[in-house]
Amino acid sequence: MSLRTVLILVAALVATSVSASPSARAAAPLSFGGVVPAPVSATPAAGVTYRITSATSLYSDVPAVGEQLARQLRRSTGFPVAIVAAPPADGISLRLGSVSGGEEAYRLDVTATGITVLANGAAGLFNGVQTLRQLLPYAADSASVQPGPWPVQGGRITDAPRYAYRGAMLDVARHFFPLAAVQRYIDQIALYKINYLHLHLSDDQGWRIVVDSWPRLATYGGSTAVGGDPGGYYTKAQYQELVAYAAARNITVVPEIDLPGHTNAALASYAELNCDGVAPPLYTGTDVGFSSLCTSKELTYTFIDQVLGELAALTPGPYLHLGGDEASSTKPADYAAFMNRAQAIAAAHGKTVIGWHDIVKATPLPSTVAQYWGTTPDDSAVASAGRKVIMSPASRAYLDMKYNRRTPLGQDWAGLIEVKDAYGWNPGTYLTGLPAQQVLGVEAPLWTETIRTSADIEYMAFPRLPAVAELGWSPYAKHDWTAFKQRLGAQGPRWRVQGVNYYHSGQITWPAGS
Ligand code: TNX
Repeated sequence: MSLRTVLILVAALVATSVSASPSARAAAPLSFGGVVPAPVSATPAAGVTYRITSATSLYSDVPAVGEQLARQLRRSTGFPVAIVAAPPADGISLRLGSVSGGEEAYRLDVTATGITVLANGAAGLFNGVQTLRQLLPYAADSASVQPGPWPVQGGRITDAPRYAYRGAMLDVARHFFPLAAVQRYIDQIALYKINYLHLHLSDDQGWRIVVDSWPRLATYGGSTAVGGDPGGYYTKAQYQELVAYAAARNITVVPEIDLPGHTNAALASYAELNCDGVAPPLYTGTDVGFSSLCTSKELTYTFIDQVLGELAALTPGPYLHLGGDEASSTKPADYAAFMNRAQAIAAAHGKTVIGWHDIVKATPLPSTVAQYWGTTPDDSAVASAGRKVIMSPASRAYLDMKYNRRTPLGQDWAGLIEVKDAYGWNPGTYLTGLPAQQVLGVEAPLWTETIRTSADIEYMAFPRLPAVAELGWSPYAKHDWTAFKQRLGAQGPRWRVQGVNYYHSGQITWPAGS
């Protein structure tokens, strides 16, 4: 082989490895098709590209949303991305104006000279920015300066959600997750336009929020977790910090105090809450259905009035979740009477009740929302209750179910849930006999009996959470597994640069760099 041939071969090898490197692939704009959840309509403009450069500046009618975007772009591009006082001739403009589709709707236009997001309010602008992030090379989501370039495919996206409620639940009771871990999860789910974070704040294994009138709930009831792992609780200031952090990302916190079962941590903290006046020991196992508040004691209602009152005062969002599931140690008649009083107490504190769907065995208030967690599409009591329903069928939407038999974390009582199963259902028609207009939305709950770290959360939530997010956001006419697989795969490199410990499902073709 001549020296010349060797040189040509080396050059060819270098060229191949360069074209496969993340920065080289990032040079081609990502197509409009890459966005999760799929937008209502996306029309690329052939041959049109906008490039973020050192000359790009940013204007926003809602300063906080503009600053968030500018901060991220500065971190990854290293450009100044100056905030300017009027829409720039070359740059990004986040504008308020009339678009159809409500508070969360937006329109995104990318031309050769700039990017404009138009929305009716801050929520829509935030959503438009999440879409823009996915149109940018994934390195734009990096925490450190990357080489670029930063092209964005030209065209127009118009978008609005299918459902008003698109939730994720984190069980911070079975295992406690410090503020930083919850904030990390908020950042990750906000990219997929999740707009509610349901926090399961109390259970048999731990009570996670300070209640001033019952201080031992947190200090004693919060001291344990499953398997003897460290406990913990949020101070009121921390909880409020979390609520504000979420709100800045268009996410409303829904706090849950699970009643009247799942209450061992409370019963252990205060002997007087028990019918026999004897406090049980703290509990670190994973059984369910063994504990109940004493429904015949008046003190029980003083207790929930004070607990719910303090929590309502800390919670700007409209909902209080009262649990109500698996109360198998409470007699059916006692359960119904108790849940009816608990609903009235929550309503007196100005909140709308959400309950696990078991609440239809009581008399749900007209405003009460039932969260369906069954494993089959058949539950006539829920379907005919005439109430709004959040769809979280355990066999589809439960993020704590294993993907397959080899998944090291999670449970399998509701089945094994691969990505295709998590995606392959329609929240509007799933529950037999439920009128479509009663579906308020979807939620993907993550129970944490086996989940202990952020890496564990991420492994179970990604990539299934984005699948449920798309079911909640995108029109069902866009539902298409083959196209979704591609769009989901395109998230892999983004998760990698963000350090998200996602599950590399064999059902997805992950691009190089994932
Ligand atoms: C059932 S689903 C529960 C939770 C468990 C979960 C584990 C529901 C409303 N209750 O208490 O953590 O299964 O998958």
